[in-house]
Amino acid sequence: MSNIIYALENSVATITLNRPQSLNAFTDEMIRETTEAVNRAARDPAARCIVLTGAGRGFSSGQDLADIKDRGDDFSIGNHLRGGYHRLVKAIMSAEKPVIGAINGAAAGAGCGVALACDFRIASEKAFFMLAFTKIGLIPDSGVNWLLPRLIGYARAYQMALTAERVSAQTALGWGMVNLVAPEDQFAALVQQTAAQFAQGASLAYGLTKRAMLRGFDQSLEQALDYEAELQDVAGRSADSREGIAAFLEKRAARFTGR
Ligand code: T3D
Repeated sequence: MSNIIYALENSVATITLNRPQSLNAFTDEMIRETTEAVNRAARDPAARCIVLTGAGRGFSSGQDLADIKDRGDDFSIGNHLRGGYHRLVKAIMSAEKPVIGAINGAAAGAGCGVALACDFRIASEKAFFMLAFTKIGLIPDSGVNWLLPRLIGYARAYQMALTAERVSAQTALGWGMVNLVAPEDQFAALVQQTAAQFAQGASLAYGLTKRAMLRGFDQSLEQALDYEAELQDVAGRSADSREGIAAFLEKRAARFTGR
């Protein structure tokens, strides 16, 4: 993997986008490597939380624009999206464990889409989000049209697309686009502390909750109630559930194993 760094430590898999010279712009190879890394972490029971972040001063500036300048007239961006970014977004959203987007800097274009696909965003105070697409005559992609209005409502989402202006970490926090914001010098510690907390939690329940909530977007209330009852049967029979109840009754901290 030449465009990303993968590290597994203390049950946390950290994937670092590593093309800092272009603020981690995505080439085809980097999209593929990132997708493979997310799938690897999703499959690995030793990884109970995934952190996705960027090296240098950017999270990701989206599609590498230098990489696309030689595309011919018959090039299909649609097929490029289907074979690349769609797989990455779906890998993140179908990973049944919490994925933290550690937004260290600019998250623009598809980089913003990838950030939005994460479950929990922690932004450095110097980070910003930008739907850069319309600046180059494109529409938002990489799941942005589905994800962003659900997070912040249509009015603000469309505003971001219309203006393509930078939305600061603080504004994003107020809009509900990020969960936490930290000053730059406290950012890494906050990401590490949050990831450790999630990695020691009831991982099976976290995964099933993600599945139920995301599925709920496409379900009626009746279907959602049925589905959560089905998943609660699974969670209710887990070792973590037994341990959680025992720990409560014995007035001690629970020791979850993720099973
Ligand atoms: O085709 C398909 O597959 C469809 C998919 C489309 C998905 C998309 O992502 S479309 C949107 C693509 N992204 C953009 O349009 C954003 C372009 N970048 C920017 O607007 C700015 O770089 C930022 C606002 C993100 C940050 O600005 P700033 O001033 O902090 O940094 P900078 O000086 O512009 O960039 C630093 C370097 O990174 C610079 O290189 P240099 O001059 O130091 O050699 C710049 O050219 C390079 N860079 C930044 N973004 C990209 C990039 N190089 C290639 N591709 C980029 N996207």
